Amino acid sequence: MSNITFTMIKPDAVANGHTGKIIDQIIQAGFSIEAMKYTRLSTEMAGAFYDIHRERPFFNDLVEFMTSGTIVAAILKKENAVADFRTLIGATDPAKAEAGTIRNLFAKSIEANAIHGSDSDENAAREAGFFFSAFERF
Ligand code: 3AN
Repeated sequence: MSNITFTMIKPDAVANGHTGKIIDQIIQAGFSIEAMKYTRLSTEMAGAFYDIHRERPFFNDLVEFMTSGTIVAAILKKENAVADFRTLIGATDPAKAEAGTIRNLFAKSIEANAIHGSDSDENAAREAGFFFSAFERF
């Protein structure tokens, strides 16, 4: 089992001023930050990141949304990071996310759902490498 996961605070949450509260909630839950950056995805980068969803009906809207504003990308470290972080952020659809989860508190819709969390150790490693070089990880 790996001990890292990858997250993005999405454009909706950054634009709505929730970045600080979300980072605080992540740290309070026991994650430490291995890398973090404030950045914006190009259409090409967003398409590559979400390549797995390329055939889904929501792909173009997802890319458009994810490129609509700045994001905060981070690698987080904790034992059982992937599963524990998915619990912390809640279900993809905020209407179904448990009370107190990040999506329950800050997300508006299934698309503008505040935050991303890797769904497997393999994807966590791929996504972390997509955003950060070895020199940016501490
Ligand atoms: P999660 O982010 O919870 O792992 P995925 O990997 O199924 O969810 O979907 C990736 C992203 O695609 C979601 N975070 C959400 O922004 C978007 N998405 C997923 N399902 C839908 C949908 N039915 N309609 C619109 N956007 C969706």
